[in-house]
Amino acid sequence: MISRIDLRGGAVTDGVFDRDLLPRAELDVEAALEKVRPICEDVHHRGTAALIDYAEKFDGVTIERVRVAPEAIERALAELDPAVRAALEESIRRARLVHREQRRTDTTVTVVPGGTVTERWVPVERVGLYVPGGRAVYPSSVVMNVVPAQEAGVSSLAVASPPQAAFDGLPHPTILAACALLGVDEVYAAGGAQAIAMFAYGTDECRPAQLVTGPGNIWVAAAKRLLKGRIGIDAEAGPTEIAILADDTADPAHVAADLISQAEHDPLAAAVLVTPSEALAAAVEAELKVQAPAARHAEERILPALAGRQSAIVLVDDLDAGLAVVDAYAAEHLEIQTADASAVAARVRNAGAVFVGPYAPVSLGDYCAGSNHVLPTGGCACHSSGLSVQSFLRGIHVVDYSRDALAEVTRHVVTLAEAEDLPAHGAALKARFDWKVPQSK
Ligand code: HSO
Ligand code: ZN
Repeated sequence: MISRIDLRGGAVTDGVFDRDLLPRAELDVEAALEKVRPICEDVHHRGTAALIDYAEKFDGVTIERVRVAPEAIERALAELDPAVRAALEESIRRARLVHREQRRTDTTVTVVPGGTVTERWVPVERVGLYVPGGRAVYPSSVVMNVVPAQEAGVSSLAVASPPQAAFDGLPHPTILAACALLGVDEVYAAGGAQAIAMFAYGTDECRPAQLVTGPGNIWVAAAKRLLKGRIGIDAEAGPTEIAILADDTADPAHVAADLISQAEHDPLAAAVLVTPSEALAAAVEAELKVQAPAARHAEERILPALAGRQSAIVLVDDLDAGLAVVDAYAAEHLEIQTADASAVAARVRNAGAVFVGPYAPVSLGDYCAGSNHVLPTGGCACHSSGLSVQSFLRGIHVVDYSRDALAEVTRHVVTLAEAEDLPAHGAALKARFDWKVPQSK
């Protein structure tokens, strides 16, 4: 089932990020672009009428309006299983604790007497959040997107999720209930590329948003790529990844369970164990053989994910080489299950999130650690972070100089402007001080 990759005997170069060291699943978003372009154009021009047509065509439902009525959202909350409600509330509570601390305060630097630069953090005014509704119905992702946006101070937040034939053309009721718990009352029954276009261009029902976040399938990723620039986006989420760096102190049953937990998402999900221990590698293989076929989603997702070229057990010479491998791979999720796990974790440079020791499995982070589960995939952890309050803020530099402070630096600005052959730049300063401005010929 899961393959082995042997990187022993000096195959690992320390400290160098090598995106191609381990294989990854590939999604051809470029190819999807041409398919989503006409859909986005159609939503741009026909608005709600186009969205209603696509609900019929792609979701097999007839709807009269795209905006979900408030009563439907309230009803979903009233009918929510009390245990699910309590769990979501705990998830929200913990996420708020963590994200509240991420808020930034404005900073003012006095560069020279009378000359200051302030960095003012301003939330994006309106955000559209996409929530998938096909294979994945993840109310937890509603929490992970909405909480940081709210803690950042975003004043207008709308959610879109595909209309479901099983629920009278409404989005999945658990999604609606999660929105209600979070105080989001603006929800649209729209899915795929058309939902992203709705947020980008707006319709008679939905005001355009400046930023669109949230996971989605390849059509959603393609629409985000197409409309990026007109709207801001978080990231194009790829298939999920778990890497585990472990030694003989790790429990093979737990390591196998954690690999399976993320393989459960998608046949393209990556589950990678990196270890210097032959004994652990063999024991985890044995555990996978027992645990994986017995799991509920074995056939459609877990077994293909483990057997895929993107998943592997990687043998390395020692933990230092293991660290170099996981750094080069830059996994979305990285578990450290070694002796002195905190010290090893402190040396990690590239990962979306790090889970330390035997009692911090990725599933904890998916739901209730307080951390965010929207994380960079596909090696993007070497340059990007997961979703946070920061994702919803812009830092505006406010420049405030007095006459004296400007006078003092004018000769440097004029010199640099001349060096770049942009004399009008320098003239804009000189004009303020009665310096000789060249006359027109
Ligand atoms: N592991 C997924 C998030 C998720 N897991 C949602 C369960 N529900 C990507 O980080
Ligand atoms: Zn997960």
